[in-house]
Amino acid sequence: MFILPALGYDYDALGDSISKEVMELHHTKHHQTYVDKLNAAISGYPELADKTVVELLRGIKELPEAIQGAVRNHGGGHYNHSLFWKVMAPGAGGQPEGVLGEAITAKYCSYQAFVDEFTAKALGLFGSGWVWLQPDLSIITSANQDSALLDGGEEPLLGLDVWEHAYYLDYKNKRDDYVAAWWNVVDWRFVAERYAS
Ligand code: MN3
Repeated sequence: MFILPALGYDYDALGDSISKEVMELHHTKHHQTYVDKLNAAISGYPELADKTVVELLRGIKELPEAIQGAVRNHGGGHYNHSLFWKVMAPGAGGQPEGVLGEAITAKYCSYQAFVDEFTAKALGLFGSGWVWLQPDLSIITSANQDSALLDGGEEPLLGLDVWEHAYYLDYKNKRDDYVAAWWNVVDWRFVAERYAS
C-alpha cells in the first residue's frame, strides 16, 4: 500500500509563494486521492504489491491492461507530487551552486536564461501538466500526470505542477505570477544533491 508522504515543512511555510490553503488542499485532498486510487487500482494484483511507484510507471506497458490508465494517472500523480513537495522549501530560492549551477550555466549560458526557458515552457503548456528538469538538464513538459518515466526514462531532478489546482486559489488565471513566485521556494540544495547522485 502506498501512503501519503508527510511534508518536510508546515502548510503555511511557503509564505506568499503558495498559501497554506492551497498547500493543505493540494496535499491532503489531491495527492491523497492519487494515493487512494493507485492503491485501489493495484489492490487486486498481489504480484504488484512489492513494486515501487517508479517501477510501476517505468513498466506501465507490462501491467495488466485494465489498470494501465489508473496507474498512469494516479501512480503518476503520486510520484509527481511526492517529488514536488521535496523540491520546495521555506526560505529557499536563489540560484543553484556547485556542480549543478555550473552545468546549468554551461548549458543555458546563464541561470536567468534557464529560468526564462523553463518559465516559457510552463506558460506555453496547454491545459494541465508538468514542467520537468531532466538529469541531462533538458526541460520537458508533460500532459496530465505523465512524465519521462512512462517511456522508461530517467527520474526528473525538478518538477513544477501547472495544474490549475496548484495555483488558482492564490493566483486565479495568472499562471505567470504563480511560476514567478515558485522560483522563490525552489530548494536548489535538494535538486543539486539529486543531480550529484
Ligand atoms: Mn497537483
